[in-house]
Amino acid sequence: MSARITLVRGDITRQRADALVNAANSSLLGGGGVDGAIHRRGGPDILADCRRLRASHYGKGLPTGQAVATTAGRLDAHHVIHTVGPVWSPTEDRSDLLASCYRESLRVAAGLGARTVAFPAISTGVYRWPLDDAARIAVDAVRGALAAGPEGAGAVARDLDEVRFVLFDEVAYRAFDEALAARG
Ligand code: AR6
Repeated sequence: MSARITLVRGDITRQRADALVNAANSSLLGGGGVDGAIHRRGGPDILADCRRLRASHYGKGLPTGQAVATTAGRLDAHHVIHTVGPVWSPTEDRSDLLASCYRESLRVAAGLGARTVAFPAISTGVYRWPLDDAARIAVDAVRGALAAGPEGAGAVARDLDEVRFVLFDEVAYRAFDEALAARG
């Protein structure tokens, strides 16, 4: 059975899920927006894990489009999955990097045995990606990952129960609602 895709309006740091996805930057050392909120509410254990990642596998930082997990600290989740969205560019098509954030986060989540995963609208804040376009890319990427065949992302489709988009305001909620409706 394929996972449900759900939408809620709210603050991702108030959500309960097996994995909460953070719209991080490649330093993994915190920032504003979702990133700031996750570290503030989740407490110092998340940053400690991030520093360990920087000292080991990710000496140069986490590349755009990739994802990596840490503890969720005091958040109501088992894991935070950090992913780095692309900065919006009017001259270069970076859509596949944005789609990759969703695909890779789901792959990491499935590898950890997560059944519920909550995403913010990656790249639509500080990174300035237009909401309607970001919503279409996000919905298509998640749909694609959930529908993928037996190899690769197939594990995602098997193991997940719910992929939740957590939208901070009404405008973002509407953009995702329309993107979902447009894809039946
Ligand atoms: N819960 C859910 N959504 C939120 C929350 C929240 N608590 N706070 C903001 N949003 P952003 P980006 C929405 O800027 O564009 C950071 O400094 C927000 O309205 O958090 O990927 C990082 O360190 C917007 O729609 O992420 C990076 O440097 C969406 O979440 C950079 O920002 C994403 O906004 C990443 O920029």
